[in-house]
Amino acid sequence: MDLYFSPLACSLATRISLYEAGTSAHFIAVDGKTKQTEDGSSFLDINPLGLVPVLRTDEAELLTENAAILQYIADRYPEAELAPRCGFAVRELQKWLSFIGTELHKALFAPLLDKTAPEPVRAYSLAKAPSRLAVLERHLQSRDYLLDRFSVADAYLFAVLNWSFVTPIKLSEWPTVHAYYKRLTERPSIARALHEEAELYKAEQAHPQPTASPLR
Ligand SMILES: N[C@@H](CCC(=O)N[C@@H](CS)C(=O)NCC(=O)O)C(=O)O
Repeated sequence: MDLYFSPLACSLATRISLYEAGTSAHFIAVDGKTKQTEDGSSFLDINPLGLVPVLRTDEAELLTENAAILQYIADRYPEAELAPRCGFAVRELQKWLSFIGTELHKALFAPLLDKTAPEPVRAYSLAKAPSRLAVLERHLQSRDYLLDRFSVADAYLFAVLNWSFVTPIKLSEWPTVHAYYKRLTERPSIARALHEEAELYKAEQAHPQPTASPLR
């Protein structure tokens, strides 16, 4: 299995999920600016949108979109119990993956991470922070994870919340969400994935890319 990723981008969620399942992948770094993979080939031939993550399965199928990839990993390694398998809980997982992907990732964080976004766009997005984070604050007050146990949705939420530190969003203003984030950093799969990608991110920052952020 191949995972096209950029350090600390949303593809981190797939790495975390693979580690949760006790497995790994062939990780292929994508340069956010040149859209080239580490062997110099064009990532746009893999995903014309130039977005990570992309998963190539062992059957050589290409899969894009966080929500689809994360559910694929959960199905591929059912013993890891990274997603509910029946009942309303399946819809709840899909609800959270959708919420994270749209309300948090794209509507809130993507413009804040995009150095080319005009200031009014950033302000428009930032204004969405209180309502979106309040949903999480309320939900997590009575539970440790988004669902009854750790799931791929927590992996995705962690990857997104981790960006708050390079945005004007102060996670500490949502103490329950902040405590959830801090708790997750102690999970072995997350600690490992975060450490590995933070090292790669630091190396990338040593050669800044003025026109594109690898995160959003
Ligand atoms: N809808 C896509 C969004 C993926 C996405 O936005 N990926 C970001 C990294 S977090 C990216 O590759 N950004 C590079 C760019 O915008 O050029 C998904 O859910 O997989």
